[in-house]
Amino acid sequence: MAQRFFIAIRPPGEIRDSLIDRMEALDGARWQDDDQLHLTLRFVGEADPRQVDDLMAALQSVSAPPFALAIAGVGHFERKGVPHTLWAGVTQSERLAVLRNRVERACRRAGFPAETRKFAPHITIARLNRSTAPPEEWLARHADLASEPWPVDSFVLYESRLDPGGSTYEPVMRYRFA
Ligand code: 2AM
Repeated sequence: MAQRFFIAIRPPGEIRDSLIDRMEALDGARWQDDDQLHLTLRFVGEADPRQVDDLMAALQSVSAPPFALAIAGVGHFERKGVPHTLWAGVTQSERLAVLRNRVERACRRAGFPAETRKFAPHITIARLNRSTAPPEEWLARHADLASEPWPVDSFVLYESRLDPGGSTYEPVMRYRFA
């Protein structure tokens, strides 16, 4: 079976700890493990080994200026009016957009179809079951979430495995782009 991949920025330990600090008893929330915390630059989806080789070669040549990112606020995604994800946001960054565009171009060079969805940078911190308790109260209480900026000069190719207990994200390769 083909494996699934994505490309992401991995925040450092102290940033991940500050997100983990906001994980509290909330009906219907499945909080992400430390290993699962990342900001996706590009979801790649299924790829066979030859495609992964091409992708890795293309990612090797991505270069972009380094930048700083900081956590800024929280939010949620919903489908048909039902919330399914809680996330932490990051500060607006033109350089993040530049990096994302270069990663996108690398994916296309490797033969993957263009990403048509708008880039919405976020770090998922919880998946929500069809919860009886809407997350408004949690969102309001953590609206002030913020961190010191951290320097970003690398991204990671991850393999995503769907296990019965949820998704496992395995780092395959780290790329320094700056
Ligand atoms: P999410 O956290 O908002 O769900 C691995 O699944 C990573 O790729 C997650 O960060 C996920 O975003 C992201 N992703 C983007 N598009 C996806 C898709 N179509 N299917 C699964 N994950 C996707």
